[in-house]
Amino acid sequence: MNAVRTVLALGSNLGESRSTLADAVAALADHPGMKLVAVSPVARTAPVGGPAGQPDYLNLVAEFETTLDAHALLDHCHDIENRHHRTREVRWGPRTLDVDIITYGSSRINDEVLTVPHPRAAERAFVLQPWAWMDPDARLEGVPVADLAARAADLSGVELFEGE
Ligand code: A4P
Ligand code: MG
Repeated sequence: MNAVRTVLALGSNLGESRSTLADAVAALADHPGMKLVAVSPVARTAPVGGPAGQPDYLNLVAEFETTLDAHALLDHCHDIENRHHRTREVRWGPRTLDVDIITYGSSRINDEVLTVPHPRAAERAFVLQPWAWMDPDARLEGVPVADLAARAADLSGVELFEGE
């Protein structure tokens, strides 16, 4: 099978988020069907949706070449989430690790378990801004990601995370 470029978005707002994200990128890449191409800088982001008062997130995006099909890639993402003791209690609630598939080549998928491109990515600066930092020429469905980021309602809550 030919390798496909895929962009994944990672977020965490519980526990040691910075090391969780670094570990998760390494674990995603540690698979015979996955090759890491690029990782964005980390963003500190104000929570979008979910319960009031949840902590800020750290978010990043990473690009891979993969020989996994899209559903096998989703399973791999869930495996990595589960290793970080992800539980699903509240929609958009706080989480140790969320791994979403943003794009899978130019595929459009819409079934019971997977929607690609991710249906909310085009309006979320917590995904778009790190993606534009990583790849200033990136496009989502033909539209420059940097332009989408500039228009996103949550842009003011996104800043470069320099560590603390
Ligand atoms: N699923 C369908 N399509 C996809 C896809 N492209 N990638 C299904 C990943 N999963 C996909 O996801 C629920 C189900 O979506 C999965 O079982 C999978 O089959 P989930 O991870 O259990 O739940 P979730 O992440 O809480 O829901 P959802 O709707 O994916 O949430 P979002 O839209 O990803 O939002 N604010 C900041 N600042 N930073 C964040 O990272 N994240 C969210 C989650 C909300 N607010 C945030 C952040
Ligand atoms: Mg998710």
